[in-house]
Amino acid sequence: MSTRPTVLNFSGNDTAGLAGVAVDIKVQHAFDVHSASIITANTAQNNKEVISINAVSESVFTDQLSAIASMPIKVIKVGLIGTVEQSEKIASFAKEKQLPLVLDPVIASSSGTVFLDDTFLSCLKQKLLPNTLLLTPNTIEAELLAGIKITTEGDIVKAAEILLSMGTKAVLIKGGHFSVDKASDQEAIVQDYFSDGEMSFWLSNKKINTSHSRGTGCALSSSIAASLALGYSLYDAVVIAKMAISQGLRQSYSAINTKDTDKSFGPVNITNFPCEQIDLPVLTHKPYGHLSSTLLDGAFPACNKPLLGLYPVVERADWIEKLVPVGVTTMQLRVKDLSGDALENEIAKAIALGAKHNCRLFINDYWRLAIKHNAYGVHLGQEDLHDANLDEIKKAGLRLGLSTHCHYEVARAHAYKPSYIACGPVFHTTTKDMPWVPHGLAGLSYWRDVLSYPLVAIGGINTERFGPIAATGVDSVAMITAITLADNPCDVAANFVQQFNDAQH
Ligand code: 3NM
Repeated sequence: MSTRPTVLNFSGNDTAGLAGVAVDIKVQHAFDVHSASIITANTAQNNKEVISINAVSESVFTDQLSAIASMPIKVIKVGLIGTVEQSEKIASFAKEKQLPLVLDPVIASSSGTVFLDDTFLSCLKQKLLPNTLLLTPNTIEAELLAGIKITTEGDIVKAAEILLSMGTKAVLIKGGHFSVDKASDQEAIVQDYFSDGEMSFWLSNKKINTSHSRGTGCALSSSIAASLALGYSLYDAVVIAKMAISQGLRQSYSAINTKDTDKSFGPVNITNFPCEQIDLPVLTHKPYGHLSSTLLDGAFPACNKPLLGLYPVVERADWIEKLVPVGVTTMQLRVKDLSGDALENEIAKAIALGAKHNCRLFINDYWRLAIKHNAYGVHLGQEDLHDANLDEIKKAGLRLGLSTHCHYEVARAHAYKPSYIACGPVFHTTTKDMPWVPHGLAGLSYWRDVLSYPLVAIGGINTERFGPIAATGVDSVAMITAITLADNPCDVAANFVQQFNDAQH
C-alpha cells in the first residue's frame, strides 16, 4: 500500500482555473503529495479582471476546518485569505497543531489588483506572520508588508530583514517583478532572495519569456509546502520549488486557442517532481551578477577522458604507486594529520607521482598548495567554499570537484560550473560525520538523471555495493575504507576497476 503526506491548503477558487486551489492541487499531485483544501473565497475572475472575491461565510469556513481536524496534515499552505477572522483562525489552527506554515501573501496580483485592505494587512502582520515558517511575497507584496520601496537588490535585503523582524521564521522574496537585465547578448536573470536571519542566499534562473505565467505564486508556495511534506529541509524546498517553477514555465500552455500572443493567456504547468538540470537555479550568497567575471565566464576545465572511474581517496602519496598498476587513473589526496613542511612535502610528492604515472590527482582542501605544485585538480567541500579563492584556482587552470549532499548544495555547486560534482553519502559511512540521510541507489539515480556534470558517487561504498552503484551510470565511484582498510587493497581496487569497466559496456 502506498501512502502520501498531506498538505492543507487555505486558498481561493479562481473561476478561470489559472491560480488558487486548482494550481495548489495540480502541483501537489505532481509531487505525489495529497492535498486537503479549505476554500477561503469563491472569486469571480478571469485573465483580465477580478470581478469579486466573495469570502465564504464564517460558518462555512469553520465547518471546513472541523471536517479536516482529524487528517494527518504535515504542512499548511496559505494563499488568498477572505476575511480578517479567517486569518485569525488560520493562525490559531497552525499554532495549536504546531504545523509548518508557508504563506503566500496574496495581497496584490500581477495585474495590480490589491486584495487586502489596511485592517487585513495589520492582522496578517500581527497574527499570521508570527506563526509562519516561510513567507513568499513578490516585490510588490514585500513593499506593502515591509513599508519600504524596493528598487535595488539592497532594498530586497532590507525588506527581508523587516519582514523577519515581524515574526516569520524565513522569507523568500520573489524577483519575478524585478529581473536583472544583462547586456543584450546575455539572457536576463530572475533572482529570488531567501533569508532566515542566519542563512541568506540568492537563487537565480534564466528568465523564461512566456505570456502563460499565471499562478506562479501559488505554484511556488505549493511546491515548497509539498517538498516540506516530503521531508526536505526548507533550504532544499525553496531550490526544488524554483526548479518546479522553471519547469512549469517551460511547459506552460495557452488556455485559449489563438495565434495572437497579446490575447493568449495560460498557467504554469508543473507535471512532475523537478528532475532536469535546465531548471536548476544557481545559488549564491551575493547576487549572481556580483560573482567575478572569471567565475561568470565559462566552466572549470573538463576532466580529460577516460571517465574518472574508480576514485580512491587516500591520506598518503605512497598509495599512488600501489594503485596505478591495477588500472586506477583518478585519486584524491586527503591529508588530515599533517601541517607545515610535512604537509607541503606530502602534497608535492603526490602531485609529482600523479603526473609521472598519468593519474589524475585531486588535492582535498589545500588549494593554495595544489596551485603552487600544479596539481591536476582541487576537491572542496561546501564548507571550504567560504574560504577558497575559486578565481585563483580557475585562473591557474586546475580542475575543481565539489562535494554535495542535497538540492541546496547542488544549486550552490552549479553556480561555479565545476569539473565534477560528488554526490554523497550514497550509504551510511563511519569515515566522516554526516548529518545527511544517505541517498541510497534511488537518490543517486535521481542525481544521475538530473545532472549533466560528471558525477562521482561517494560514501559507504564497499565490495557488495560497488556493482549496483556503477550500474547507475555515474562517471566515477569514490571510496576510502573499502580500499585503504582492505587486507589486499590492490586486489580490491583491480576488481572495482574491472566492475566499473564492465558497467560501461
Ligand atoms: N565524503 P568511505 S562521504 C570523504 O558524502 C567523504 O561527501 C563524503 O568514506 C560525502 O568510503 C565520505 O570509507 C567518506 O565511506 C567516504
